[in-house]
Amino acid sequence: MTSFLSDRVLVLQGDITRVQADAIVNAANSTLMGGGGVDGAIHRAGGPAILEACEEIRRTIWPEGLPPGKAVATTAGRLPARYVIHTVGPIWRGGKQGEDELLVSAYRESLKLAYELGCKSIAFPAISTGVYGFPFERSVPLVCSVVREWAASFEKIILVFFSQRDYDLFLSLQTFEEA
Ligand code: AR6
Repeated sequence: MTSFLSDRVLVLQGDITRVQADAIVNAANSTLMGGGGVDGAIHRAGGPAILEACEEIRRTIWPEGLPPGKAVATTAGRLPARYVIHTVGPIWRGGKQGEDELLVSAYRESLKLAYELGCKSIAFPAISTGVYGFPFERSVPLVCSVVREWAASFEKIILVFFSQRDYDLFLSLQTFEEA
């Protein structure tokens, strides 16, 4: 574990479903009906209450699905959190289709929603860098800049990397501290 910005930002390697935070962010897809990767892990660990809440959101707020770059909150079910914030990152299409802006928006909308819900801590996985194919190295400065924007509004913003490789890469490329 490594910390930045006066300990307001924690970077760690591990499973986000084991992290205690007021809000856990899910890298979902537009259907909100679950999937693989971190989405599958969150639904499995949190239990069926999360899917029930997602179905309700589809019926009421987003009948055609949650667009990329937006975020919604549900119960966290059995997870050690108050909320799961579901956001949809961009699918990588070569980098000129607004992918950077959508990735930043997914983080920013999640932070904004958590803040509005009174959360003091929030944990993120590496949105879009798995199945959706966003190059991990390119995501790092984007994530650092949006996290820096919001750092003063939270006690802890936790960035959770599932693989040791991503954790090491993030630390070597982060822009919280200038080299
Ligand atoms: N804790 C933390 N990070 C994890 C965990 C975990 N338990 N499991 C995987 N990761 P991905 P995406 C990392 O593919 O690229 C789903 O099917 C993983 O190693 O989960 O946004 C959705 O339903 C990677 O670094 O999300 C969508 O269809 C990161 O989480 C689609 O995948 C994100 O990988 C979304 O794709």
